[in-house]
Amino acid sequence: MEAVETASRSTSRSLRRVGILYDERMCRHHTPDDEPHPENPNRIRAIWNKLQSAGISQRCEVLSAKEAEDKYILSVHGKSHVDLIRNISSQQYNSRRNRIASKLNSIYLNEGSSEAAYLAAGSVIEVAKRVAKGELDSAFAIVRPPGHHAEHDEAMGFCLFNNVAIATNFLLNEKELGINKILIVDWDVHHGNGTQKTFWKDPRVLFFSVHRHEFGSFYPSNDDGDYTMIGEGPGAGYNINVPWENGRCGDADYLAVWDHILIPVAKQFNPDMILISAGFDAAVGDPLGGCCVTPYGYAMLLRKLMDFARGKIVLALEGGYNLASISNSALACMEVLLDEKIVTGSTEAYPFESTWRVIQVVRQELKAFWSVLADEVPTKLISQKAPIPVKKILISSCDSEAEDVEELLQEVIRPLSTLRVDEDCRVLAESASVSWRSDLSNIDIWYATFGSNMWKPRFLFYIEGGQVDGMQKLCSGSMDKRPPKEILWKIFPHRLFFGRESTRTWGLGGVAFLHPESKNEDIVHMCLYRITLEQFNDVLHQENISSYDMSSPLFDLTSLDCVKEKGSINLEAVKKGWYHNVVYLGMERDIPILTMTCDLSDIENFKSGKVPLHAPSEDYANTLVKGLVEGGQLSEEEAVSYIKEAATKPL
Ligand code: X5A
Ligand code: ZN
Repeated sequence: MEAVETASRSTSRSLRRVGILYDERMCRHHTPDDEPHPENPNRIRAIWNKLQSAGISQRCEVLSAKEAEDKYILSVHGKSHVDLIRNISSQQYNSRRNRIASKLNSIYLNEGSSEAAYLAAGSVIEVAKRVAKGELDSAFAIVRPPGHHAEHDEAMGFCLFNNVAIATNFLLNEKELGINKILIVDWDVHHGNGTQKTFWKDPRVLFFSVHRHEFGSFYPSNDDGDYTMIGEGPGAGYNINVPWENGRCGDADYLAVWDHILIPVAKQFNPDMILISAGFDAAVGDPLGGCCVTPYGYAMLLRKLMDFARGKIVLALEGGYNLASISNSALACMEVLLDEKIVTGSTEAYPFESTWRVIQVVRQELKAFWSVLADEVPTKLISQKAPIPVKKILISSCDSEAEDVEELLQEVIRPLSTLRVDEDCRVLAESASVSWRSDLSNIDIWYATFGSNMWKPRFLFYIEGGQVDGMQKLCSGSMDKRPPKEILWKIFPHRLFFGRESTRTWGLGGVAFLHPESKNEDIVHMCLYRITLEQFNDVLHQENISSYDMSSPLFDLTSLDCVKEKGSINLEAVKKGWYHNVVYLGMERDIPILTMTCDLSDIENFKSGKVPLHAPSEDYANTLVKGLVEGGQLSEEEAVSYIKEAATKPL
């Protein structure tokens, strides 16, 4: 039978039956006025077009989308959430839709959202069912909106329904499919918080997520994605998180995690089927992810999973926001599913030191549940961490001996974990980064501070790096760790105020902002640090908790000219940060004075209440008081009332 059927298939078809699902109706979910947004319809169009022009879809079984039935969605989501998503696109919601979306975290909604959400969930069910039945060997569902952030009662992070979780429950509940154990691999650059919660206590589902975490500061910005989150009750040990400590992770880092965590555990778990939350936002070139997995890397990751569950694998698209990157990555994955190209070999790069550290803590945390993780990772392997691109560096410090350069890098540059040898993306980024740094390291500026940075020990963490006592944050520091050359206090006619509800660093309570416009009756005390323009860039980066890769400066010499001319400049690359506006406050001994704060549109939002004004927490206020007192500016009493006034006077 089997042979006859294979022979009768057209010769251009693959010997492997691979399903591919695309449906234009999922493009009808977009921002209300079609404003630009990374999660837009062109994402799935781009992938589909690429697979067609590469002749891939022609070798697959093309399926069209089907809406999910409520009863399946209800296995993951609450009734009120399902009711909301079912009805949100109907006319009766026209006047409320935008308001509802704005109350959710990173969600937009329009007339096409309902249908797209039902189609995305239904499509993953559809392909999963066919793979489970053996009608297909494997499949890729090119769906949107994505799903892995969606929780029981909450749409978030561009996700409405949790497509992969819904399909997983479908498979487990349809007993005659014989699927009793499912491995979910979530390689989207963000943590799959919704999926994790769905199967938290469920030992039938092994949920594995590798994601940027950065100690809880990367989206979704909490501790759910920590390696300590291993599941509970009967599900203990069946939830595995691999949280990156930094961006820029690439093929070598992912492959190390596969080889030393995922693959051994998958062997021991022996799944009946594998579902991949296949976001491609860890791909090189992604504007949100800041990682550099290549199409070849994705192919390797997928190839290694094909040895399990008799190759029964379903990929469901999650994130991924660079159209070229996601198309090329998806194409590489399809070639693996079709099994027509052999992918072997290894990358030349080594994993980060932090990658080995994370691998070790994850293995430690889970070894009680998975005996294959019990052995120590050989030190010989661990010592293979990203070597330094000596040749590139020699260009900028030509008379040094190679060893000196190496030493210099270990001490000064390595802590930022940015230097790696690799193909295209990394080396290029780094050599560029080396040259802007040396250019800006000769230019001094005064960095004028008005918040917690007025307390010198706190500010020094932005230069030296490390963890401030009582602060929930690890600072990466600046590459150039020289202390400020001079410290000076000055008064400026600007308004100090406190806003926003809470911060990771300080917990509940507002933080300091400076009104970017001056006004004669206002007074602010500022502590000025004379640092280099290079250091100022590293401070800007840290103050805005940005994922910007620093291969070029945030604020360069042109920006400096521009800010002197215009008074302030908004930094596009960190526009989501709270201190993205650089304000020029004049000159002091021929050196420009710069500060960073919110911009005028933020001031409007503070005034209207859209963003709350908020008194500072005690800890935070105390830090400011300490700064003012130790800096010799005010007595403690004066400092306390200065802060109090700034915190209570209306804007
Ligand atoms: C599916 C996905 C990302 C949400 C980021 C929100 N979501 N800032 O990649
Ligand atoms: Zn993502």
